[in-house]
Amino acid sequence: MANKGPKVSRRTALGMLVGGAAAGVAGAKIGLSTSSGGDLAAIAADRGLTGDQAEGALRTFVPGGEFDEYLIFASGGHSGQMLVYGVPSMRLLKVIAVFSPDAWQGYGYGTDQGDTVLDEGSDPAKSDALRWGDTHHPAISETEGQYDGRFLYINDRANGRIAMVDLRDFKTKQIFDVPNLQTSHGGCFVTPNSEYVHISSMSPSPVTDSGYAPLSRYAEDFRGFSTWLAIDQETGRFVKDKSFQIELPPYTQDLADAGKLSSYGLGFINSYNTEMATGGVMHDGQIDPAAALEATATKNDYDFLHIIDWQKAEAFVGSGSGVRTLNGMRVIPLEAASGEGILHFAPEPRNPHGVDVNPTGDYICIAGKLDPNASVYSIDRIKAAIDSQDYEGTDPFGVPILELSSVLEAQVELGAGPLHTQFDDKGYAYTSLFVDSAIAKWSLGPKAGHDADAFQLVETLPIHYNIGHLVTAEGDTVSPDGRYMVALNKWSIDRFPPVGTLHPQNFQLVDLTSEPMTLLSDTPIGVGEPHYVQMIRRDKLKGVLRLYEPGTDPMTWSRSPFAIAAGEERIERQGQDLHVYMSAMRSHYTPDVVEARLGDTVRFHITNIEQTPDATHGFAIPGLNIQASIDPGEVVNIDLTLDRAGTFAMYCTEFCSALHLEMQGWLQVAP
Ligand code: K7E
Ligand code: CUA
Ligand code: CA
Repeated sequence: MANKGPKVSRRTALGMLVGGAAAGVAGAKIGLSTSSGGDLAAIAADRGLTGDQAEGALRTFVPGGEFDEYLIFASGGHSGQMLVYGVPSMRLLKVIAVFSPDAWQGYGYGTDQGDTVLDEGSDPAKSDALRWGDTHHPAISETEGQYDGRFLYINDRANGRIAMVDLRDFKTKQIFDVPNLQTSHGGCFVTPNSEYVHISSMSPSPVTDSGYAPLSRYAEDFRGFSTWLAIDQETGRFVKDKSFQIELPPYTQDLADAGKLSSYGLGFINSYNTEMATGGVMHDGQIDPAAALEATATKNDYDFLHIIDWQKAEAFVGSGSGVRTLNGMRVIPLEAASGEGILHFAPEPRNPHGVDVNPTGDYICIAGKLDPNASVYSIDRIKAAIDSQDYEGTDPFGVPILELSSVLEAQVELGAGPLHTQFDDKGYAYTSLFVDSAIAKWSLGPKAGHDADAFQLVETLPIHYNIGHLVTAEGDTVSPDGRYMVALNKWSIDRFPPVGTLHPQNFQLVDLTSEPMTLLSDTPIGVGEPHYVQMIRRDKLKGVLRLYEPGTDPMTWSRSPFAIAAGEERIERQGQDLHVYMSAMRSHYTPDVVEARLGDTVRFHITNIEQTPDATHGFAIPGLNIQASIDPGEVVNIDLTLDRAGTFAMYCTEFCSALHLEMQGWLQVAP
């Protein structure tokens, strides 16, 4: 594919240092010597690095004690967790436990916090104890369209849930099982002032009383839902009573994005199965490949972009009339949504994937999997078409369909398998090409500062391999930084040494300040599978991060009723309940021996009375499957009903001091 834009290579003194790509390292003469007398050019030559490779290493290295400029929060896919990396170093800083237990963080092994969060998010009607999720799309809370770094939301694509991570301490504080969604994909995104977090269904749900409906009644009995979850601005928690859903046809809603600035107040959701295919390749023992969902769901030339006016929806639920309640959630029925101008459709090339709104809010960019084009819809055209009721008809459910030619601004041919789009500060868009294993850089239109060169492919960068999402610095805010882009690649094939049959996935860091774009580094991911990512300036978190005051319950950020200070340790028996008010500090627990009887419930209230940052203690009772992590100032509670006699060793799992191994104790359970 021809590259059209400027192709001036920016090879700096840094690249020259080691020879530059064209010259090769052998030609290098300018040196930068090291304290050991080494010469950087000679070192690069010795290691067989090209100038580009050496430049990539120098541009991304961040010395210990110095910090990365950006953080990325990456979904961990079906590991259920979230990954935090520094950019440009691409060093893994933390794996935040979200939907799956994590022993290091004491999440899901008997403590009040982790177990409460995991259990709250686990509907017993669905499963005994859900302990996994498939994280896809993280979203950082926003103020006026800018990341404010307070809270982070992420959906569980598998189980129709959403989690809130508190960025004051990087801990998951809530998992919400969204009513009426069995699986979810369209979200999360936050509206520009974090008024709502959006999450919509993927596979539609039967809306019958029993939860069962024959697939032959798919159109009648199955529905999708667009969910708008209200946020408590203090705690970041979801407020169910202020939230609502909009009933949608069973079209398999896919990705979604929030309008901003000129499109503020709107939300956009793709769909790919307006054919309402349900699969079913086997009939009477015969296999009919033509009945496969992938075949039937790609029959129509167009599916529907859903355009949702969430402010109108909010006013409608506020008025109260015509709103249904379904499984505890307020729902705007489909007829009302289409009749009240809350929901419109616009045709979009078949089976699209990503929908992404550019920073000015003017362009809604849809990438189409089966279509080599990015399709750009303009918000001015959409608003005008809605105002003049410029409809080409309605769908079978009565939803008005806007005239395609009236709302489509441009189509830009990018390459094979376009999926997701990100943006920079110069009016360019970057779209991942899954089939081509490449990223296409292209220009937006006049509203993004491109006139004569509007909607043109600028260049493509090969990626290794099969890219899914990509992210640019603050790339889905109203003011992206450009600078860096990370490609999230599904395959790595030959980029790393084989580590068994399941290969690492690959993050590739790209420099956006150069023309053409240059690849800086590869980073294998030890857990998978990553989908979307948020990249935020690290300094935005400085004012957000907090340490715990002595005796803090992190769930409330206030003093725990069970907090103690040094000297207040005690054991109190109340019938069968044995309350153990314990302190942890280097290198002992007080008390360190607890004598209980079979049938008692021991209630540990452990306060880490340290005030030194990073002086975390663990608390494990291996024989009883207990593991806590207690940060300085934190109080952790553990309730343990003793149904087995024994003398159980307790120990500190965090290597906290020279006498860490001595930080142990005993729980005696007398028969
Ligand atoms: Cu393309 Cu879930 Cu965002 Cu993965 S989805 S790639
Ligand atoms: Cu406390 Cu080891
Ligand atoms: Ca389709």
